[in-house]
Amino acid sequence: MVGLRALQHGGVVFLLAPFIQTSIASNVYLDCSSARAGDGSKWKPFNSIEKVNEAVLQAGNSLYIKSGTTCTGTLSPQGSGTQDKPIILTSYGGGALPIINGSGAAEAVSLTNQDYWDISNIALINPASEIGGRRGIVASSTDGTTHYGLYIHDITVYNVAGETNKATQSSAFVASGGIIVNGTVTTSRYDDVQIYHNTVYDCGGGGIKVRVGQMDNRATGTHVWGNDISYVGGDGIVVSYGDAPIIENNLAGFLGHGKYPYTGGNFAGIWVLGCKDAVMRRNVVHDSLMSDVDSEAFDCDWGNEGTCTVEYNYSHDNAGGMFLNCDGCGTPGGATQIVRYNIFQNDCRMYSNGDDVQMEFYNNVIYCPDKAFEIAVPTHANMSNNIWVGTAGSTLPSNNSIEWHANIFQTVPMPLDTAGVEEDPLFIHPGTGKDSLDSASGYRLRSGSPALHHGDTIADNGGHDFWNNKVPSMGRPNIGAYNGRGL
Ligand SMILES: *[C@@H]1O[C@H](CO)[C@@H](O)[C@H](O)[C@H]1NC(C)=O
Ligand SMILES: *[C@@H]1O[C@H](CO)[C@@H](O)[C@H](O)[C@H]1NC(C)=O
Ligand SMILES: *[C@@H]1O[C@H](CO)[C@@H](O)[C@H](O)[C@H]1NC(C)=O
Ligand SMILES: *[C@@H]1O[C@H](CO)[C@@H](O)[C@H](O)[C@H]1NC(C)=O
Ligand SMILES: CC(=O)N[C@H]1CO[C@H](CO)[C@@H](O)[C@@H]1O
Repeated sequence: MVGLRALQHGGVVFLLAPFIQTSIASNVYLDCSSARAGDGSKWKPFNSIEKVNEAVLQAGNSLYIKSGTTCTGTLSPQGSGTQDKPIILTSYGGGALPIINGSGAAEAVSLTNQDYWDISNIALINPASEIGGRRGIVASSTDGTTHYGLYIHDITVYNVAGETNKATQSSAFVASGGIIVNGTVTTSRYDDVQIYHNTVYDCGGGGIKVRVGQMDNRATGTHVWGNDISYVGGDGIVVSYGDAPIIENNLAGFLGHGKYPYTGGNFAGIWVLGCKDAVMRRNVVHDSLMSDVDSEAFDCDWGNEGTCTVEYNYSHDNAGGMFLNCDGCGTPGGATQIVRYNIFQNDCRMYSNGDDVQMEFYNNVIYCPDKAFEIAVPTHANMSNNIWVGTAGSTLPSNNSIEWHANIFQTVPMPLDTAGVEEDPLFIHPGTGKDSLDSASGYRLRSGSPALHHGDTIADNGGHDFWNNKVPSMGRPNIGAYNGRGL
């Protein structure tokens, strides 16, 4: 902190002024409803964001914002924590989350080249009379080094007037959304980024966009989980340039809709770009609006290397369908795309751009009883142990290089030269999925199902199914996403 500093000592308060930067721990309090300017102490909190922005917090300090109050402006607190002693930004006093109103600035909260911040229990809004490149919170790494430790959790971000047109305002769109991490500048990186249990809605441009490094400088420890994203005018979650990032247990619904709806270009539900060994699992994506050509639930975009895995997810009613291979949409990375144990209800489309990848598409359920399939896969695709429920008039791709093994087809004709069966798979309650993972339980199998023990054995099969039943590496598994006994 700068300026006057109150040092409490055995109940007696000494005032030391002026005071140079020291390592004495000092928490900072902000109550924007207070009439007095204060000194940042609990008893005399600061009453403006400007005052807080002048303070340099130290490792182990906390920055507390009074519950139930609203502050206007951009909070750009200074200082870095350490792994053992992060700086904590949270609320105090109990009650409604305090609101930081960016009031049309670029963002409501920003951190630049800072380490180990733990941010929770605040609400961010950023309304404006006109949309533009705008976000709730941005954390950037720009100084060419690696920064560490960004934990953003249990915050609510809404009403952010971000850019909604990626076709005409691409860079502003990319920089718009609820929660943004920006490790864009050459050799700058952000390791150990964890974004979880946040609620994000009504944000132009999208929900959570995490860019942690570059293609030749991928960041480690990116983990995005348990977030609830809805009604954002673009991408649900995007992670770029991570080494083994994990995106799991998120809910992303009504994408493209909301207070700042999509107006042009493309977006998708949950996707990764330029990553190595990315995993997207146990997410739900639903009810996306159609964009120019995308709006799929999941996307392995360009520049991914190693494997790009989409597993144990459930999606329904996305206008662009279930999956996008976009390896050819930029610098190809050639990752093997593994899509397994997912349930896709009324998500009847796959789009493919880029043939440098191998696709392993197995043990999925694709349920489309009233909508035609529109399936394009990479040239080298292995489609095994899936259940396809379709319409009589629709077709599935057949090509010498696409392998079809042990799929079940209901109503939709099986592709030419395919080893599979046309039969009713006997799901227990198909078509009853709502907006949660739990609600997909109708895609388990009845006893007598032709899917039971009729799948092909798959090497490195992940070890368990959608419901956590074991899938042994030997013997014939079930077809579809359920490997338990018939019910
Ligand atoms: C946020 O700021 C905008 C613009 O200054 C204002 O119109 C709006 O009422 C504020 N909202 C809240 C909740 O303070
Ligand atoms: C990310 O950083 C780049 C380079 O500094 C900048 O051009 C861009 O606007 C930043 N985006 C955001 C969302 O801050
Ligand atoms: C098979 O794949 C090749 C290479 O992608 C493509 O040119 C051709 O049109 C495909 N044929 C069919 C029948 O889909
Ligand atoms: C495709 O998957 C089947 C298992 O269903 C396996 O036998 C086959 O070897 C795979 N093909 C390739 C090219 O990996
Ligand atoms: C693999 C996995 O974690 N699957 C989960 C999918 O969702 C169901 C329903 O919520 C869970 O029971 C599974 O554990």
